Amino acid sequence: MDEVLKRLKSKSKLVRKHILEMTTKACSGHPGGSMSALDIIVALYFYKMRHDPKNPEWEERDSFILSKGHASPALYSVLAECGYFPIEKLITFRDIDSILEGHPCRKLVPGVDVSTGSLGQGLSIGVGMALGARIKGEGHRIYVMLGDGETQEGQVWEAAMAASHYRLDNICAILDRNSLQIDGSTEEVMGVEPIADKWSSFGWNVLNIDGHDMKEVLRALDEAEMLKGAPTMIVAHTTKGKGVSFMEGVCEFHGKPLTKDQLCEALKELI
Ligand SMILES: Cc1ncc(C[n+]2csc(CCOP(=O)(O)OP(=O)(O)O)c2C)c(N)n1
Repeated sequence: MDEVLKRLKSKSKLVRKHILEMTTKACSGHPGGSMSALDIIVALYFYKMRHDPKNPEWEERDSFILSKGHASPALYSVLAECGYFPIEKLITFRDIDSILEGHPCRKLVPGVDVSTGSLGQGLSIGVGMALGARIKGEGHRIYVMLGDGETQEGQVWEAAMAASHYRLDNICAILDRNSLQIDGSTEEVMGVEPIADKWSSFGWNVLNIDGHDMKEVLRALDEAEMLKGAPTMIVAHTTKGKGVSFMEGVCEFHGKPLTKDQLCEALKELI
């Protein structure tokens, strides 16, 4: 297990660098929420999910939906590191003719199962996919990552209700609980607490973890797979901008990349 953890942690560090380089080169994008989400995305693709980068449309694959689609730099970096497309493509992020648009597009990017970006919709799509898999007797699992600000969207709660009504234990949602949204703290803009109780009251199993502690992340993903009869929500307590001291918890880096000088400073911290 120590070897696995070591490998995942070093992958996370690499992905953090990709995120910062690609957003700075593009002069746009969302580094903060990509950095909070990425340890979990790394754990999903390099530890938990059944998938095959050589065959992105493999019918038995597990699926991941990045409902907070603006964190695309994290997803693209992980997909590239898995081998879905060349790592050199990352630097074309947000170029006019690039496959790597600001928000993930299923038609363009190998490995992206669902196009996202309009917040609030990913869990509903995941519920449909999970229900479809159950009806067809397929064993694959659906993972959906939501932002905490995103849960202010009413559609999220319709999906939450449906998932527990149908006892969809083949779906696991992960809440990137970084406590910040586009222009302030979630609790100032539109309080979401008590968030774990809300999901429990909607009939979900709820696991609370530190979303940057790889050991806890892996344990929660394993536990979620064992829990039967209801969907599982992993509330992952995270930090926006995690990994770079001057970005951590700073709202400004939600949708603003680092300058070239800041990038140099940041990369020194990620050696
Ligand atoms: C329906 C919709 N409304 C508004 C936006 C613009 N928007 C992009 S990111 C964001 C904030 C999301 O906050 P949160 O879900 O907490 O994301 P995180 O802080 O984890 O990046 C908003 C409002 C959007 N993408 N979709």
